[in-house]
Amino acid sequence: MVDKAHSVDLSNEQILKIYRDMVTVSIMDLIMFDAQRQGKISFYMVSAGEEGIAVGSSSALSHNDPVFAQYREHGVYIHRGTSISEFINQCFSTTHDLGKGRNMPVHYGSAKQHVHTVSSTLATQLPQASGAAYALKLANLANPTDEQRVVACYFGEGAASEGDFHAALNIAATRSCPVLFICRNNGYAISTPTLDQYRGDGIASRGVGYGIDTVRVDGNDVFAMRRATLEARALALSGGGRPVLIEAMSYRVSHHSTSDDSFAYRAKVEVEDWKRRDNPITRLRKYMEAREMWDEEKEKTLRSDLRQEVLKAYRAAEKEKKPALSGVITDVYKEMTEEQMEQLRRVKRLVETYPEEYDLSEFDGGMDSVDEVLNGKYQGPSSAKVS
Ligand SMILES: Cc1ncc(C[n+]2csc(CCOP(=O)(O)OP(=O)(O)O)c2C)c(N)n1
Repeated sequence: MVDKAHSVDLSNEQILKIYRDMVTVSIMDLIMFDAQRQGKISFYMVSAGEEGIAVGSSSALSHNDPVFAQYREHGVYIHRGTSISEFINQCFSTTHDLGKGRNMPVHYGSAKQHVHTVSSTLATQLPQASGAAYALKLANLANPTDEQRVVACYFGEGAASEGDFHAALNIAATRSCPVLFICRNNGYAISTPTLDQYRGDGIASRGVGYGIDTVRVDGNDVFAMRRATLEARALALSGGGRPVLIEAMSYRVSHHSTSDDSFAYRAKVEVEDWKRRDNPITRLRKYMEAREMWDEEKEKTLRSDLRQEVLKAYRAAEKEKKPALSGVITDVYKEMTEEQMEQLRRVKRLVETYPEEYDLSEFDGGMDSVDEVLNGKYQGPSSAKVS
């Protein structure tokens, strides 16, 4: 049913950007999932079916609002201006990886985009987000003429079973912190369906329990997602700051990750039904077609162009070197400790004892980077090369 009470507040150009970003993520996901299957990267997670949540909410945030993501929010980064190449370099752990090859693929972070680095440990981002929002609250109050910012924190309904979720909501509520808790309720936490995750009224009822303004929204409707986030953001900045919880309903169309086979615990027909009945990209496409701003020809061109763009970034990243091996200890503490130096000496010994097991030619500088540190010639960190 079409709700005619609310009109879309975007120009055709802005709608097209949202559509383009959602399709970019879905094409990049397909190619990178296959890259893992071909042994090119170690791991991947797609956001199929949930592109509307990430892109819709992101379109309502200020670029300067800090983001704490879980791991299925590539749409936020792309919408903020992360290039396909930047994201793919992270997945390949190249010298252009802003995270210096220290994290798993899709565990992205970027200071420039105000995106805190993803951590695998579920729900840790939630109390961090509340803390960051408390700092923002003080900054907003101290500098009322500066841009007033909120924190956006994304997580799944499975992560909301962690103690950290409860601690984060309560501290944000009692300290009145301007934070948007954006829950992607996609029906599954790996193999655990929501029926086994909770018996209450989803995640939204928990917000109410903590005295937090809460809204449940159709996460597959990108405009609803945008509107809910716009209004939540305004509310979060009102009265000196307060948290808002958004529960975005969706469905995890793909396997949890490349390490999962979801047909071991759910029927194929369930997934196919969702794909056919309710997909955020298809819904937006139909809207654009109805407004006569989109057609089959434009769709074909967009998809073909994006595919080429992703493949170009993929092929370039594939050829790049991995960051210097010495990077496992450099630029961690201000000064390198004796324990770190001893570890590096052991790494060198190990690699030299089993040269057939460790091919250093794919690492920037090979063994020279290790020798440089061990000989006291290391000059300090050089940042990743992507601007
Ligand atoms: C503390 C912790 N426990 C367990 C895991 C293993 N784990 C990784 S993802 C995941 C499911 C999370 O589901 P949800 O939060 O609903 O997000 P979704 O994957 O559905 O997007 C689990 C259990 C983990 N990474 N960290």
